Amino acid sequence: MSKQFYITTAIDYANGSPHIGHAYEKVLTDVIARHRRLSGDAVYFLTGLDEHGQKVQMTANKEGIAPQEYCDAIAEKFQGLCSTLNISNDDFIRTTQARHKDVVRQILQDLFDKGEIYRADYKGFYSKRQEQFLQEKDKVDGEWPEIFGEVEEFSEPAYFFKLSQYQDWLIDFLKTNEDFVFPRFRQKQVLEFLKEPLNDLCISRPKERLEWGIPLPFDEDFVCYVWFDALTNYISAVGYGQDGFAEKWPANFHVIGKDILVPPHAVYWPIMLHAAGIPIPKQLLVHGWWNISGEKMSKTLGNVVDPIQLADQVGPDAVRYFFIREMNVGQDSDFSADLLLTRYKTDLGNDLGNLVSRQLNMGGRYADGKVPAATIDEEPEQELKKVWDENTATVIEQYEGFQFHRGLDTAWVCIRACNRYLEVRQPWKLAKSEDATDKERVLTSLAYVAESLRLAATLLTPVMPTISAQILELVGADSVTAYEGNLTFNVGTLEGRSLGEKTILFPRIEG
Ligand code: ME8
Repeated sequence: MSKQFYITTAIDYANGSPHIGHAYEKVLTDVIARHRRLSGDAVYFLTGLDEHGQKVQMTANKEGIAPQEYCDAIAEKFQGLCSTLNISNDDFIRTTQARHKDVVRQILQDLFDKGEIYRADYKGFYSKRQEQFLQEKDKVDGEWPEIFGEVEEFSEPAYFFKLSQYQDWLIDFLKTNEDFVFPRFRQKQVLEFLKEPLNDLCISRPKERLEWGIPLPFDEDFVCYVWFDALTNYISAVGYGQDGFAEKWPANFHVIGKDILVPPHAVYWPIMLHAAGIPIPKQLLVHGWWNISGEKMSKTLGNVVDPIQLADQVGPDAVRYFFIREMNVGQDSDFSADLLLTRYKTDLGNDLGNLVSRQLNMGGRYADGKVPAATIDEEPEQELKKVWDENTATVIEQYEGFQFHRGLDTAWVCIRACNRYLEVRQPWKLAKSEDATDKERVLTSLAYVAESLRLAATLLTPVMPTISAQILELVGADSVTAYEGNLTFNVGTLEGRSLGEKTILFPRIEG
């Protein structure tokens, strides 16, 4: 079997409910996955949940339940988010699953056997007041900041992964693979980080402090550091060490947020893989963050936005559209409920929804509910066709370059041109004329709008899969499984097909 196009999201921490940052990352990855499927790739799409660690253990303790029980409830929420937002993931990995734990232990044992992991004393600092472990770098001007209160130095046995010896290899790798991190300015940040010498990575936590983790196979008194555990999900989910692994690995894309590029994904992960003799993923796609009305989203500020609530309000496809339309992949963006409602009303309701209703209305009234033949080819028709001819390939190119926001903008140039075409033609007025050519113009305009909607829905399929499928059905088009053969404006494509009943795709929202 040939290599599949393997794409992943980060696995979300199980220490809270999903927020719009999680939702955005899944939608972005889903848009890429759907776009690649339509382009002909055999896509394999993974998402999942990161369930181990101190915070999860503490939250479960606070709630008086076992960590596993707590994680099961959170997993249900995240899986529910995927289904609400129509995420087409093929698998959902949970780091407490046996298939994952086995691979983490196998990799740890391999690295230990190869001498890549060694035991030594870990020297650290602890703030009793903050109940927090500290490092030298937390000092300000050589002193511990006041908030930490009394800081104790301590030393305890631990296991270290020999990260530092791979620093030159990694720099070299990044220099010869200039496109490893998208966007490029993020790759520069990685190289900047690598100007400072790397320390070896402490990959163990003593069990007396942290129980909720994967025990080290060579010393059961310790559990594995969460990042080492979490990163391994990308290979454990696709059967590392089993037949078929090479059909998926190396991954084509790890989609992640900017906060987890350096050091976990751009430093620890390539080095872990290289040291274990496993190929490096092809690319990291790093998105920016959603802020809320200019502020960082946080539980403390109480401004966390629930994506399920948004989907209940405007529908999942409108949430997907908003995320993709508003975020320039790689940059940060600002979320506001007003902006979401404005896009819903203008782009979706006025531009796209109205076009569909007009078509269905007029189709029923003037054409017996069928897409008529186009018999007129005058300036308005030529202009509309030209807009599609000039822009369809551009949308795809923009999608290819992860410029999805621009791709949607371009698609809307076409959708608005189609509305303008109707304003110029005014079929509702022409229909009252006795002139036979005017009747032909009415029917022709219906054929042009049907073909325009077919193209629009095809282009919007990765972003709004449900609405697009609905539009295709309403204009009598077949469902779309590939771009190929479906992206050329050809006014006769739908001739004779039945139009659907009048439908409001984006109902008015009060408030
Ligand atoms: O980092 N806007 O989990 P996580 C956009 N478990 N994206 C955001 C965001 C925001 N406001 N807030 C978070 C973890 N994200 C680890 C990952 S992967 C092997 C382990 C993104 O739940 C964040 O950048 O804190 C990350 O990519 C993802 O949500 C999960 O974050």
